[in-house]
Amino acid sequence: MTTEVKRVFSGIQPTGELHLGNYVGALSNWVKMQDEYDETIYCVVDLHAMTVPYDVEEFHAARLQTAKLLLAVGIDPDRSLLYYQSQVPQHAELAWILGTITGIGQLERMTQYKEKADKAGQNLGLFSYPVLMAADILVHRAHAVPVGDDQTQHLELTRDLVERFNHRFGEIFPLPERITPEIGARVMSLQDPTSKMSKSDPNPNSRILLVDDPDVIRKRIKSAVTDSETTVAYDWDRKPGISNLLEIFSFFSGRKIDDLVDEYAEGGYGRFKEAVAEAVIDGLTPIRTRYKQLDDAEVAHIMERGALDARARAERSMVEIRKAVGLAGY
Ligand code: ATP
Ligand code: LTN
Repeated sequence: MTTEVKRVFSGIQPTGELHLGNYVGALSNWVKMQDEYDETIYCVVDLHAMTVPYDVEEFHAARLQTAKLLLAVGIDPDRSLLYYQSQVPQHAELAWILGTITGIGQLERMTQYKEKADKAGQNLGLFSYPVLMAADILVHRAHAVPVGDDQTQHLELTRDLVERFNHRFGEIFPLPERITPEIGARVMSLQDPTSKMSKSDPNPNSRILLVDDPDVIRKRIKSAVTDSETTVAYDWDRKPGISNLLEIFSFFSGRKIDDLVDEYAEGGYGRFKEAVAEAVIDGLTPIRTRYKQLDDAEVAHIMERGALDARARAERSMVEIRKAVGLAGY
């Protein structure tokens, strides 16, 4: 069932507001790939977000807010399919089928599961989270998956399931490729540059949100943890804080890291941080402006339309998949 059409799929959880790491590591590629691939399909993965404890009302609002942010960063509903995962039940159906060929040991090795289970407690949904993620990708028979570096292990599991499924039931799925940016695939916390910038970090100073005001951005970058030296250099072992800021600077300015190091090496950290902050502000201002202009009812309508289309496409795949595994007809 391989086809010539090159398809992209990716998903994002509606857990709180999106941050700079999400944008640099994943969303900027989502936007770019709209020009480079035949079809781009993007999903707010609300079923995944239910695997950790949540407040029902906040969760419901966060779904819409996430959809709105995706439109604000440049996902174009006329070119990309955008919808909520829970509105397309074929995702969950395929997850069940894939679960029957997934080894328990494989899931036990997932580092994200171990980390989240330590914090949020174990549950079956959290344990089988990577299987649902594989189903998201495979129900659309996607070829490319733009994600940050932290999703590498999950993508490997997906590829493994493709090989196992195709071997057992016939060539149904293409082998999906992980797409990460060269610079910024793992943006680190501004307060602890040895751990990744994350929505779930309790310290808000650790991250910059896509909708933060310029003053907040300046303050957060100014207070970013660096080191006790004074020279700006790109060296992740000795200077992780500065190296992280250099990557962010390079992403938003479009300039090479070497070039930035040449210019800022000796001017002190204060001057360097000011320049980083201004580059980030320039990059995020259009997103914040668009976000404010978007109308909730219009966004809800876009999501409804997306779900209709996505359901039809996913169902076409499922017809083939059910046939392959022996579930077609009566
Ligand atoms: P949390 O930060 O709470 O662990 P998350 O932001 O990783 O959640 P998602 O919102 O689902 O979870 O992530 C959306 C996308 O952003 C994924 O492709 C993920 O790899 C990417 N991403 C998340 N954090 C970073 C980061 N610090 N640097 C680069 N990419 C990131
Ligand atoms: N696991 C991802 C979110 C996610 C996803 C997907 C990404 C769910 N399904 C399918 C790409 C493709 C995360 O936590 N960032």
